[in-house]
Amino acid sequence: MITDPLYRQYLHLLLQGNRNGCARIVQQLLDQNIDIKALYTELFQKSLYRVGELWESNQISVAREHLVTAITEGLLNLVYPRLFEKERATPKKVVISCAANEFHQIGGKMAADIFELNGWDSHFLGANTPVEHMLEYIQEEKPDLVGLSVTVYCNMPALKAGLEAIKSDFKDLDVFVGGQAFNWGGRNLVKQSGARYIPSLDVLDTIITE
Ligand code: B12
Repeated sequence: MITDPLYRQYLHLLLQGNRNGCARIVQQLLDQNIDIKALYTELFQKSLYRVGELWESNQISVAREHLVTAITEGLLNLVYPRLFEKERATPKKVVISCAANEFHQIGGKMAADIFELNGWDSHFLGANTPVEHMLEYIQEEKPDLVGLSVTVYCNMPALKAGLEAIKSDFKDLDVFVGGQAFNWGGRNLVKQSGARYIPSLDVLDTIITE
């Protein structure tokens, strides 16, 4: 669990662009064997949501928001040793990608990491993957599951196109979707396509450990 004073200290350092200070806090938490889901949601996600509010209300510049994002993406790499510490026999494979035109990639990366922590081999394709290339990749890698991320609600049609294309080419493939766009709607669309909406990393963790 991350205390409020620690969160505030981290957010302050983050907004100042103090990578070193942020990295020290994250490393300390990792040394204390913090639960990765707590680190991701209570520190990284919480601070990024706050930065979104500050940016939206013109209290910080676009440049500072970009800085914060770049620092956070770097800090995610500190978690790598935890992700890959266990040997795997024959892991299940998951391909995770953002929908086409979706540039918010941190949430999808976190989801990929949760699979990895559960012994899966995760292939994270990042932002804005065109549908035809995603299909090609699925054909090549033959994953057990595909995860799609969508943050901006206006990318819902792109998600729909992606889901339909996956279901048409890979009828029996399990598909999970997640992301903030669903705060504004779209869950029915997911249901109709045969995919499953996953509201949080905790739910994801529970489902894949079942
Ligand atoms: C950083 C950022 C950017 C960066 C992203 C860079 C990057 N490398 O990712 C850049 C600069 C590209 C950007 C661009 C834009 N952004 Co922006 N951005 C943000 C910001 C500040 C943080 C995003 C983030 O990383 N959040 C933290 C992650 C961890 O949270 P998350 O995505 O919700 O993920 C969690 C869950 O949803 C879930 N999850 C997510 N995906 C998946 C997938 C699966 C399979 C599963 C199981 C779970 C899961 O698990 C995650 C962990 O809990 C947000 C603020 C916010 N509220 O998030 C605004 C925000 C999302 N952006 C916003 C906007 C408006 C834009 C732009 C339209 C701005 C513009 N005018 O150009 C563009 C759109 C670009 C596009 N086409 O995608 C708005 C969206 C509002 C809305 N109603 O849709 C927000 C909310 C800011 C705001 N308050 O207004 N942005």
